[in-house]
Amino acid sequence: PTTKPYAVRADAHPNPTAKRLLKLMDRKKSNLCVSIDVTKCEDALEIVRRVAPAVCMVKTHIDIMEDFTPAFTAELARLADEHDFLIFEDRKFADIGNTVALQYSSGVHRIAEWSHITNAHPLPGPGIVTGLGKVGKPLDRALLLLAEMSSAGNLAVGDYTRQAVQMARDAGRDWVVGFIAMGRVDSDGDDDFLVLTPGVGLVAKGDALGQQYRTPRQVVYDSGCDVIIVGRGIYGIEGDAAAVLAEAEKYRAEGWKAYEDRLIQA
Ligand code: UP6
Repeated sequence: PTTKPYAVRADAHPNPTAKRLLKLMDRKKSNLCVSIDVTKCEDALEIVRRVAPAVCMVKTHIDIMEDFTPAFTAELARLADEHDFLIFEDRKFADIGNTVALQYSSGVHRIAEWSHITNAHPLPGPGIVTGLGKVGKPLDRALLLLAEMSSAGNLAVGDYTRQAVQMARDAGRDWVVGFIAMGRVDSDGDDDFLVLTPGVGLVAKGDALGQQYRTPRQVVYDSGCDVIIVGRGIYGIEGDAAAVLAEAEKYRAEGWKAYEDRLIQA
């Protein structure tokens, strides 16, 4: 996958959401996902409006919103259509199949209704993938498995990571389209999974709580990942709307250059 253009990979992908993502990445020249980790709906929407032209995806943590109403996700969905990006709810499901199916479809947030992509920890075993699939597959949604994490001391390493990749292969790419990982965890096969990578920053090296940052170039060029996920490095900067968009644009340009260089080098 690292040697093929996103557009070529789009044509061959069996999952409609992954196909759409790869196509729009090519169209917008963006492999940037902005993570919106603020707790007020209006603040979140304001960030989305600022960065929309530069992103292929917006990532939410819907359970941190203090004033959530369904109007928030409706507006997010409208912005996604208007500005051509996908919505990724970073829910990190981690329970038995029956429970996650309810958490995905129901509750206050009804994640499956508005989130194109979500993710799960492989920890509970393949039932989590099947349970979420009962809800998400009929809606043409896509699932990512957390094969690795960016935080210091995390346990998703070695055999755990290998088994996460195997679980995705067993489930099929029509539902599990890829991974949250720090590098090309699927490199022992020629199946084309998406690798989305958090822990990306141009300035900070980490935070006080174990987060570890690498640059877009290290992530996309050196490690062969497909999408960079940036939160505080973009929405956390000082300045007005234009400054936030300029920062997002900086990450977009770096991520895209690293991708183009990766193709040339191959
Ligand atoms: N995230 C990580 N590391 C992981 C998985 N997920 O940082 O291994 C998520 C966090 C946060 C975002 O939950 O929403 O990615 C990173 O934000 P930051 O760029 O502000 O550190």
